[in-house]
Amino acid sequence: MTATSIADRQLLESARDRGLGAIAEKVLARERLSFEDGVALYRSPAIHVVGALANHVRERLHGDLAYFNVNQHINYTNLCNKLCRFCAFQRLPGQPGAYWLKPEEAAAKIRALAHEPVTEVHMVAGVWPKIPYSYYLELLRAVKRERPEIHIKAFTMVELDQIAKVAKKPLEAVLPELIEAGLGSVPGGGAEIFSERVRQQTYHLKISGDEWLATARKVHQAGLRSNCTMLHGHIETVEERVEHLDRLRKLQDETGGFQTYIPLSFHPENSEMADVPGPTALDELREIALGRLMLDNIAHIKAYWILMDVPIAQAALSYGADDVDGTVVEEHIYHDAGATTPQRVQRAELVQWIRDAGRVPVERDTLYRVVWSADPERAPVGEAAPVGA
Ligand code: V47
Repeated sequence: MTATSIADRQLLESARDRGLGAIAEKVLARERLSFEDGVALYRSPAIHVVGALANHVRERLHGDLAYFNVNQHINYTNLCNKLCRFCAFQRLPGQPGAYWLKPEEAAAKIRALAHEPVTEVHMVAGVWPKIPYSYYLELLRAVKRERPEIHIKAFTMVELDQIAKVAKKPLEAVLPELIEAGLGSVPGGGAEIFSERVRQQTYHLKISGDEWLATARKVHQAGLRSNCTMLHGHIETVEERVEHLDRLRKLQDETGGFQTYIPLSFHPENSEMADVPGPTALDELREIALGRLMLDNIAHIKAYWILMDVPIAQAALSYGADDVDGTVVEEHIYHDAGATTPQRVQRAELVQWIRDAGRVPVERDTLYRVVWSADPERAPVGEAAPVGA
């Protein structure tokens, strides 16, 4: 038993009172939680005890620090042939609102923010087989020409699978060419829920969970870091969520390539699944907590404010999250699905939101090097973000 401090003993007591004593003991002893533990944490009515356990791990790893970055999103096309039932962003050619940006148009969006301290561009889009391989290389080069120091985090595992198909080469051969053109890391999208049952019912044209994980493995083997996600709050079961987290954890044991896990809350509006209510605020907080507790080998948990709403993202900083994403600028995927958050925020506002949540803001770059710090002693500028044991 490792509950040495008064706070640890209190945490253990309240967990025991709510039937979570054995799990709390494991958390305090830094032991890995099992599949059954994950199910019990999802099913427990004691959401705030679950949150307190996750917060314990969050503070052990990151203390009071909370990360953000100054970033920009470019969704380069909404043309997509995957027809996912949860998605409100996709269009077919000729449909109202369909678009596909030329590389120069993407570069113009980068130029428009040249006066702002943007360190990252996050570029993802639909999957459209008529887009030639040369386009993806040109897109990366055009962005880099415009702002050479910017970090390009681009192309989900689903897009990378398509890029390799259109390049008619194995992904192992394509990745070095994308890196040479400017790709710096890979975002976490497109994983949805790995469950084959859910995939058959809602996104059967998309790559399977096995394929998503195999692609992530290749990305990590090519030396790129990536993020990972889980789309929750639609038709998935608790067991399917725990299985998803377990599969991410297993790949991370193997490659160590995931930097950050982001639970994505389903937004039903304007999608074919508009009748599904989507997650509540408490569901979102629990999802953050489960991510922190189950993914013991992934350093960061992100509360993506754009889709959670600012007050919930602020609360999430005490339920396991240590990151809130960034300033964003021009987000389409969630706003097409009814998100009512602003499409961008000023850096100073983001800093204030974090302070108001009782945390210490630290600006990071995509690879978690400290850009600016409200606590330069604990998180010195220019160094890697500190991660506790
Ligand atoms: O892949 C699409 C999801 C993802 C909806 O890596 C939806 O830092 C909810 O992955 N409701 C794209 N979710 C966004 C994404 C992401 C976001 C922020 C940061 C990072 C990162 C990655 O959004 C898609 C899909 O899983 N999605 N439609 C919807 N209606």
